[in-house]
Amino acid sequence: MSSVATQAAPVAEGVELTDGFNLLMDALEMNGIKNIYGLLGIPVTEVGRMWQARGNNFYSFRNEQNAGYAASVAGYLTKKPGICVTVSAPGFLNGLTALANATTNCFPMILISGSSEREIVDLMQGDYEEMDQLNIARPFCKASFRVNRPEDIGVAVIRAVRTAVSGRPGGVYLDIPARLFSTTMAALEGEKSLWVPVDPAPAQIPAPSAVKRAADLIKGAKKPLILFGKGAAYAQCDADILSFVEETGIPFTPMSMAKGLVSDLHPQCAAAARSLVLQESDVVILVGARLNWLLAHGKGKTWGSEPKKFVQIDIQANEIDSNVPIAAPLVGDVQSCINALRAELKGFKAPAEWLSGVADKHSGTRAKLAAKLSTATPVMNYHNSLGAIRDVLKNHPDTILVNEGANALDNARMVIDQYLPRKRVDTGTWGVMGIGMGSAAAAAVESGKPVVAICGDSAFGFSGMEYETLTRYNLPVTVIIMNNGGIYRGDEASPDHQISCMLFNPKTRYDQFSIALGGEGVRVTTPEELSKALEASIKSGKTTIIDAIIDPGAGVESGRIGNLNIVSTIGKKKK
Ligand code: ADP
Ligand code: TZD
Ligand code: MG
Repeated sequence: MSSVATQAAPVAEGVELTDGFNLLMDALEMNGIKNIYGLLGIPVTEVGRMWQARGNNFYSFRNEQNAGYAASVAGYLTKKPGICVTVSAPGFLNGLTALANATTNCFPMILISGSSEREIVDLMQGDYEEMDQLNIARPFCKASFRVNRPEDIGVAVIRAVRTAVSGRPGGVYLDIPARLFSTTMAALEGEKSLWVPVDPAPAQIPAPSAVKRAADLIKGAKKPLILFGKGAAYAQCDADILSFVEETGIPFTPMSMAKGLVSDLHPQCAAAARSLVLQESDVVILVGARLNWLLAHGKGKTWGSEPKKFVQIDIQANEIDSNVPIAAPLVGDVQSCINALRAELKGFKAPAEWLSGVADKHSGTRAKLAAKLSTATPVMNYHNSLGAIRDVLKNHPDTILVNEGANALDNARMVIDQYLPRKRVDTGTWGVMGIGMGSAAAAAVESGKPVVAICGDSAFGFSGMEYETLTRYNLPVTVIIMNNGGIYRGDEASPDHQISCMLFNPKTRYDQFSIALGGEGVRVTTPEELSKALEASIKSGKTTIIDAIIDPGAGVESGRIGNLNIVSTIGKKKK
C-alpha cells in the first residue's frame, strides 16, 4: 500500500482539487445511498470519517461478514444496493461470504474493498494484506469491477449499482486500490465525471404471447395454486399482488420470506395446508420463487402424483426449466407480469370448492397447532415458547422478525404469523447461520421499526459479538435466544473424556452477556415470563437479550430438514 498522494493529471496551481475519497462519496450519494455498513482500517478508514462528516450514516461492525449481511438485508428491504466497505485481503474475504450469500438470495449489494496496488499484486511482491481480490470475487457475484482512475469512479459506481439492482438482483464487488483514494484531480473535472443514472432497475415487460399462454393455462385449471417467493416480496408491488390473489380467488402459499406479503390470516392463505396444495394442485403459479431444494426441485413425493403444470414468473430468463418443465414461462418483473396476468384473467375465478377444501384443511391444521402452542410443559419447548412470542407479536405487526437456527428457525416459521410484507428475514436460500445480528441491525436501521431476532443458541454464536453493535447504536432490537444448550438438542450424551461435539457450555448466560455489552438482559423459563419480557422490551425500545431456556430434549436433528442429513450406515467405530 502506498500512502503517497498522487495526481491523476497535472493541474494548474490554484485550481480546486478533489480526490478518490470524495469522488467515491459523491458518487454514492448521487446514487441515493445514505447508509454504509462496514469495518474500517487501512486503507479505507477515511471513508467512514468522511461519510459521517457529510451527514450520512456509517454503521461500524465488529466483523465484515456481519456488516455484509447487514448490507444485503438493507438491499432486500429497500431495493437499493446495500453497501459494505472493508479493508483488503482478510476483511475482503470476511465480506465475501456475505456477498456470495447476497448473490445466492438475489439481494442487491455492493462490497467495496480497498486493495493493494496492482503493480505489487500482479507481481506477487508481498504487500500488506495483498490479494488479487478482483479475480477472487468474480465467481461469487454478478460482476467484479476495479476502478483505477479518479475520473472513472462515477462510472464504476453506476455500473456497480445497475448491475446489483437490474434484472435478477445480486452482489457486486468494487475494488479500489489504496492509492486511488488519495489521488487528486481538478474538482470541476471530477464533478463532470459523475451523473445520476436514469432508471437503474427498469421494468421488464413480459411478451403478450407469454401472458396469454399463462392466462389460458390458469383459466383451464381446476386446482390452481399461487406460490410466492422472496422475489415477489422484493418487488414491492404489494397492492397489485393482493389484487391478483383476491380477483382470482386462487389459494396461495408463501415461501419463508414471502410470509406476510399477503397476510398469513388472509382467507386464501394455504400455508398450513402446504402438503395438500403442493400435492393436489394442477396448475402452480410460481411468483419470484425458484424450484430449488426448498421446493424439492419441483418433483418427488412433495409434489404428489397429480400431473402438474407450472406458470413461472421470474425476471431471470434462464431460471425457467431449471429443474422441471415449465409450461408457461412469464419472464419479466413481478409487477409487470402480475398486472399483465390480471388484465388477461379479468372475470376469471378459481373453482370455489377447491378453495374451500384448502381453507378447511388450513384452519384444521392451525387449530391443532394452537392446542400445542398453549400446552404447558415442565421446561419450555419450541411450541409453547414460540406460541407466547406469536401472541405478543400479533400486537406489534410492523415488527421485523429475524430468524435463524434449526428448530428455532423451522418452528418459528411455522408458528409465528406475519401480517405485512417484508417483515421476515431469515437464513434464506443457503440456510446460513450467522445472519442474525447483521440482519437485525439493518432491519432496524432501514425500517426504523422494532426488530425481534429469534436465534438458536448455536446460530447466535456466529455473530454474537455483533450484539455490541446493536447496543452501541441503541437499536430497538430484542434478541430471543432459544437456549437449548446445543446444536439441534442439548442433551446428547458425551463420549468418554470429551464433550459432545453438538453441545455448548450449559452455564452460558446470554442475559448477562447482554448486560456486559451495554444492553438489557433477562432470563426466562416460562411462556408467561417470555411474553412479559418481550412486551416490555418492544415497548422500551432498548436493545435486549431474552435468554429463553428451552428443554434440551425438545429439538430434532437438523430441524425440519432431517431428510437432507447424511448418516453413516455402518455406525460408530471406536478406536
Ligand atoms: P424463495 O427462497 O423465497 O423461494 P428464491 O430466492 O428462490 O425465493 O427466488 C427468488 C426469485 O425471484 C429469483 O429467481 C429471482 O430471479 C426472482 N426475482 C427477484 N426479483 C424479481 C422481480 N422484481 N421480478 C421477478 N422476479 C424476481
Ligand atoms: N454453518 C453455517 C454458516 N451454516 C449452517 N447452516 C451450519 C453451519 C450448520 N447448521 C445448521 O444447518 S443449523 C445449525 C448449524 C450449525 C445450528 C442449529 O442449532 P441452533 O438451533 O442452536 O442454532 P436449535 O434450535 O438448537 O435447533
Ligand atoms: Mg440450540
